[in-house]
Amino acid sequence: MRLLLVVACALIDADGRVLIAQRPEGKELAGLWEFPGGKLDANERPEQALIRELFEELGITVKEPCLAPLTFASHAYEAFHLLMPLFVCRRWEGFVAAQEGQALKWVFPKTLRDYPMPPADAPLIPALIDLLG
Ligand code: 9L3
Ligand code: MG
Repeated sequence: MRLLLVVACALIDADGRVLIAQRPEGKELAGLWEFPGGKLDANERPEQALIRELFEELGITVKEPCLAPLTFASHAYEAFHLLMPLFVCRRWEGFVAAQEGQALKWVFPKTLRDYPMPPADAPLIPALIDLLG
């Protein structure tokens, strides 16, 4: 099965809430809430891809040392096996603002279960609860 590498980020604010974004209509998994991120372009390292995606999707600038790896998601869909490192980030420049019309929410990790997530993202919740309470 084809392996698809995607990177995602839990942005963490000063109160210990994390950012989730709703996948827009017309995209696969539309309506589900995910940790922002996306696919690696050719020749990108995961951190570079994530810095690019966070700028494209949220308009923020992240410096590479501010990205810390937390865990991996792994989920086999029909068409591909998705492997997705999750980074956490507490420092960035600029203001988080949806650049692609997507809804955004800051939520405490314990309430993440109230938001329907893609099958790759939901298993990441316990690691965030362990980290942030
Ligand atoms: N995906 C799942 N959870 C996430 C992200 C960022 C992406 N947190 C899945 C959805 C798609 C694939 O990865 O099946 C590629 O994502 P995109 O490029 O459509 O955002
Ligand atoms: Mg994306």
